Amino acid sequence: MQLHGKNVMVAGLGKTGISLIKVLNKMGALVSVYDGKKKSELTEDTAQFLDKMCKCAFLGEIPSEEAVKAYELLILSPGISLDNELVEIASKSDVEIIGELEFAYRITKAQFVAITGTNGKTTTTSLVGLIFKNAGRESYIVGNIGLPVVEKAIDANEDSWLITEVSSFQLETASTFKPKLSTILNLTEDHLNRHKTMENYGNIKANVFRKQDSSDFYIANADDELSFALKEQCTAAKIVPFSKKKRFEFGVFVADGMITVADGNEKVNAICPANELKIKGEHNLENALAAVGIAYFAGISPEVIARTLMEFEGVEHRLEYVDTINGVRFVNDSKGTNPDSSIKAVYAMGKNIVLIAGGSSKNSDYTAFTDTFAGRVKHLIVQGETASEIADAAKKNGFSNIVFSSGMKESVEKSFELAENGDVVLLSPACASFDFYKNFEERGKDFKQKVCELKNKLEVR
Ligand code: UMA
Repeated sequence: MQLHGKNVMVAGLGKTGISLIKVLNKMGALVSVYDGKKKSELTEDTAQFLDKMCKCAFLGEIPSEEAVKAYELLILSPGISLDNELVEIASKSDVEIIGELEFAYRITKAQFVAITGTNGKTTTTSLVGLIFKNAGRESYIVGNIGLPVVEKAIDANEDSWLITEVSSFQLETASTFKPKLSTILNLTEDHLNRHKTMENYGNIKANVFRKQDSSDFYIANADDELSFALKEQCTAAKIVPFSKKKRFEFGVFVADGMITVADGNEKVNAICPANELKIKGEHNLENALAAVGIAYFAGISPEVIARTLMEFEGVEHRLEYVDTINGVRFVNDSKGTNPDSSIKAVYAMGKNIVLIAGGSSKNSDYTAFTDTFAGRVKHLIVQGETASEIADAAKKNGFSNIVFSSGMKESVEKSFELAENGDVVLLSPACASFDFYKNFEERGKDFKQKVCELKNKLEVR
C-alpha cells in the first residue's frame, strides 16, 4: 500500500488511533485525526503527540464535507461504528473507508491466524500464541486482546504469524482480510446495541472466513448451533469441525478421553488427555479444541501442542483465582462482559457461589443468565447501571437473595459477609464496564485490589 504524501484520516484517538498515526507517519502519509473528544479532554502527552505527528486534528466536532474531500483514505478505530456521521460524510465524498484490521492486513507480509466468537477469544488467542511460540515460530499476539494489529503488522516478515483476536467491530470493516487459519468459537447475544440483530452480528463474524481460499482453514464449532450454521457461507476454505461430543473423519474431537485430530489422510493423532488441561470447564475444552485445530493445520507437531496444552494456565480476568480469605475463595471474571460469558463462569464454578454482577448496558436480556442461579448461586450482589435490570430478571426467576451495592468496595465487603467457609465469591458482571471503569481490565484490577484491602483489614484486627 503506497501512502507516501497522501492525505489519510484516522478516526478515534484511543490505543488504535495512536498506533495508526505512528505507522502512517512511518509510511510517509500526511495524517489527520478525528475524535469525538474535545482538545481540553486530551492528556498533555496526547496533545503534544498530535502536534508532532498530525497535520490536522478534528476534535470534538465532525469535519465538514469540504474538509473530508481532501482525504484518500479514512481508517476507523474499532469503537467507531458505521453509523458515525463522519463515515456518512466520507462515503458521500468517495473517500475509501476501512478499519484498522483491514489496513494492517493490506500493509503486512505476515500470515494471519484470526480468532473470533462471542466468548473465549482471549483465552484461545493466548493459547494459540503460546503454542506457536513453543514451536519456535516468529509470532505476535495482537488485536482485540489489547495490542493494535498495525503495531506488529508493519515490521513483520513473510515468516511471521499474527495471532489475532478479532472482534465483530473489526470484522465489520474487513473487506479483503484473508487469514490463513480462522475460527468462530461460538455465537451468542452481544453488542446488539451496535449490530442490531443476531443475523447481522453473525454475518459480520462470517467475514473472518469470507475471503479465505482452498489453501486456508476455517475451524468450526460443531457443538454451537448458531456459529456452525455460518459455515454455509464458507465456500472456499477447508472446514475443520471440532466437537466435545461427536467424532469426525476430518476434524478435532475427544475420543476415549483423548483430544484427537483426524486429518483426513487416515492419520489419527491422539494429542493429550482432555482431563489434563489446566484450564477448567466445558467452554475451555472447546477453546482448547479450536486451538488444537489451528495449530495442527498450521503444521505444528502434536508433541508441542500437547506440551503447551498441559502447561497453559489461562489469562488474567478470565476465571482468575485471586485469594482465599477464611475459607472463602475469590475469583475474578471481569472479562464476563455479556450474559453468555457469565453463564459459562457460573457453570464452571459449580455451586455455593456469591455472585457480583452488573455494569454498563448493551441492551442484553438477562433471563438465561439468571436461569442458571438455581442450585448454584446463593446470593446475588448487583452494582452499576444494570443493577435493577439484573435484579428484576432474577426476581422473575424466583430468586430473591439480592443485595444492591454502590460499587466494588461495598460489593466485596458484602460478599464476604454473606459467604460461608467453602463458598466462592465470583465477580462475573455479564455487562461491560464503562459505567465505572475505562475497561474490564481496570474493573478486574479494582476487584483484586479490594479483595487485597479486605484481607489486610482482617489481618490488622
Ligand atoms: N470515539 C469517538 N467516537 C465514537 C467512539 C469512539 O470519537 O463513536 C473515540 C473515543 O473518544 C476514544 C477512541 O475513539 O478516544 C477510542 O477508540 P476505540 O473505542 O476503538 O478504542 P481503542 O482504545 O482503540 O481500543 C480498541 C478496542 N476497543 C473497542 O473495540 C471498543 C479494544 O478492544 C482493543 O483492545 C484495542 O482497540 C486494540 O485492538 C476492547 C473492547 O472492549 C477490549 N472490545 C470489544 C469487546 O471485546 O467486547 C469489542
